[in-house]
Formats: sequence, C-alpha cells, structure tokens
Amino acid sequence: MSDLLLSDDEILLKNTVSDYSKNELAPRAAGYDESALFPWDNVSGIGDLGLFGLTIPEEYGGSGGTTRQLAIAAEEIAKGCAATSVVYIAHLSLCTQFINMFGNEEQKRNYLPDLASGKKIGAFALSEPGAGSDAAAIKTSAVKSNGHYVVNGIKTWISNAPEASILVTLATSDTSKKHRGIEALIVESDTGGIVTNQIHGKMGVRASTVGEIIFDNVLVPGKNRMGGDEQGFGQTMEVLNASRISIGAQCVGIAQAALEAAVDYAIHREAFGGPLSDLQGIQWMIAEMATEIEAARQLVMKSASLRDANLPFATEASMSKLYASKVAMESAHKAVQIHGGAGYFAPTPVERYFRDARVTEIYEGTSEIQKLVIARNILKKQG
Ligand code: COS
Repeated sequence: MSDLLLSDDEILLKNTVSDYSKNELAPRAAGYDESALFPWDNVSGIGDLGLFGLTIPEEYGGSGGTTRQLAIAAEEIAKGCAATSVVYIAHLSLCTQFINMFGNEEQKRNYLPDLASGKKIGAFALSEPGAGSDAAAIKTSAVKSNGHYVVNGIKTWISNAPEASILVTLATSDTSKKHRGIEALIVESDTGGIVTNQIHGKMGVRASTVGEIIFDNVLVPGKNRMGGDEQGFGQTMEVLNASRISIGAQCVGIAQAALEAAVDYAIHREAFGGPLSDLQGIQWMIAEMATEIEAARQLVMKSASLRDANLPFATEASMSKLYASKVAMESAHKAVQIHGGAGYFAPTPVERYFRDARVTEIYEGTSEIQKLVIARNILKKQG
C-alpha cells in the first residue's frame, strides 16, 4: 500500500502488525497448517497488541479504531498466517462487532470487554446443514417461554466454535415468516444442552478450527436477544456487509504473501543461464500479480473509507470480497507456477497459500452471492 494514502496512525499500525506478523506469525504458520491446532499463542499475541478490540469503543475495552485500521490489521495478519486471520475476523468482525452494533448497553457491558481483550473467543453461528447461501432458510428454532428462548437445532461450519465462549446465534421464532422471523441471540457456550463437535479435514486455513454446534433445548435468557423482536436477519446482513471488507483485506494479505514468495524465488532460482526473474514470462506474471493486488487493496480501502464516513458501502464491500478473493486465488496460482515442481510441495509456502486462498471464494458469502448483492444494488439504483 502506498504510504501516500495512509495517515501517520495507520502507518504506525501497519508497521507494528507487519513486524509481529513477519516475526511471530509467519514462522509458525507451516506448523499450524500441519497440526491444524488452534493457534493459541498467536491469539495471545494479537490480544497483547490490542487488536481484538480495534473497532470496539474504549468504554467497552477496545481502542475505538476505524474500519480502515481493521482492514490494515487483517491484511497484515493474513500475510503471516491466513488461518490466524480467520480466527481474528470471525471473532472481531462477526461476533464482537455484532454485539457492538446491535447489543444494548447491558449486553455491551457484559460481553464486549472480554471479547475486546481476547480473554474470551467469539463465534458467529449462522450456517446450518440446510442453510448456507440461503441464510433466511435457517431452521434452528427459538421459542419464547417464561422469559427465555428455548433453542433447538444444528449449526455447522462455524469458525472458532470449538474454542468459543460466546456464540452470536441466529434462530427462527417462526419459519413461515422466513427472514422476518429471525432472532439474534447472545449465547454462552457453557449453557446446558450445547454440544460442539470439531469438524476436521479442511483443505486450507487449517488452524482455524471449525465446528458443528448442537442446541438441545438450550435456555437462553430473553434479555440476550439483540434489538427488537425478529430483527436478526437485517442485523446479520449489515454485519456481513461490513465483515466482507475484512475478508477482502485478508485476501490481499494472502495474495501479497504469494507475490513476495514468488519474487524471492524468481530472483534466487537459476534457469537457462540466469535467474528466473530475467525471463519475460515470469516478469509478466509478477507484473499482473502486483497490479491486481494493488487494485484489490484500493477497493478494500475504499469500502472501509465509505463505512468510516457513514456512507453506503455494501456494494463496494461485496465488490472487495469478490475481486480480492479472485486475486488471492490467481496470485497463489501464479506463485505455484513460478515455483514449478517445488511449488507443489509443502516446504514452499505457496502450496499452503493456494489451499488457504480457496475458501475466501466461499465463506462469508460465496462469489455468486457477492455478484447477486452487487447486481441487485446496481439495478435498484437505476430501477
Ligand atoms: N444488506 C442489507 N440488507 C440486505 C442485504 C444486504 N446486503 N441483502 C438483503 N437485505 C435485506 C433486504 O433489503 C430485505 O429486507 P426487507 O425485509 O426489509 O425487505 C431482506 O434483507 C431480505 O432480502 P432478500 O429478499 O433479498 O433475501 P434473499 O433471501 O433473496 O437473499 C441473501 C438474501 C442471499 C443476500 C442473503 O441470504 C445472504 O447474504 N446470503 C449469504 C449468507 C452468508 O454470507 N453466509 C456465510 C456464512 S457467515 S460466515
């Protein structure tokens, strides 16, 4: 990112997170990829840097930062360890931000400080076996009874679920109302009736643990519902709109790591009597990667700036995620190509970047859902 476009505070943040990512996250990334264990030491380091509370107001234990700052931190974390950036984004951009955006004063005071410090891990429980892209089709039920909601159902592919203490959970009080019957509940994961099973076998971002959560007659206090009755779907859309900026930034981080690995390899690998970097075919790939990464970064920062300025940003956020995930995938693809046979094997990081990038076209709204959001917004404006 050109320093001309960042404020002094943003440059300081970028340099701080970049140093931490290079010195601490990157050296551990291959080990975490192999073990697929939750990266507790990375989480603790990110907590020490105060990054879990970046966009949370100071009165609730955060640092009151901007969406731009979050994008800068997410990119730098992802550059060192994409899996850790998934943990970070699921925790902050989805769970913690949901409570920050839609919780009442009591809910914020109760839950935000421990989330903003990283003392407690948060997760966002939306997807179900029968409801992924079609979020309004969730079946997990929340039935009002004696001041509580009785929650029953199954959530799946929930990032951070095995470690999370706080679950922002979407459940329906009336399936016939579709998206108009959905409640957003703050659920403590040690409540009776909750069983979490880790799901193994991920292609990439393997240290970002994922789980299935089974709710069996779970009693959630009525006061833990956010906003008014049945407002959960609109709230979810707003949280996802904002979080797609963080995912765009994560994609830029993965792509940048792939570019840097490819450049390093091209300079040091000899072929046809000189370094690979002398070959025009390699130079063109590097030029394309660098150009597309910079374009993706600027799109991410534009969406973040719009959000910080309280201007409509949902179209640009979906564009950021759509484009940056494509750039992450294509940059990782080119980085493997530049490495040739070596790039297909684990000792080079590029095969990991290739696997890590793939999910960015799927989670927090597939590329097809981003296109749907973008097209609907454009058509609505001109309709
Ligand atoms: N931002 C704000 N509001 C939105 C919105 C968006 N991006 N998309 C839809 N809405 C609102 C609509 O304005 C409508 O509001 P009203 O009830 O006031 O009219 C409501 O939500 C329902 O919208 P719509 O009829 O378009 O719903 P659909 O079911 O056709 O489509 C999509 C909704 C597909 C956009 C939604 O289900 C979605 O985003 N799916 C992806 C979910 C996802 O990202 N999952 C990843 C798991 S979380 S890691």
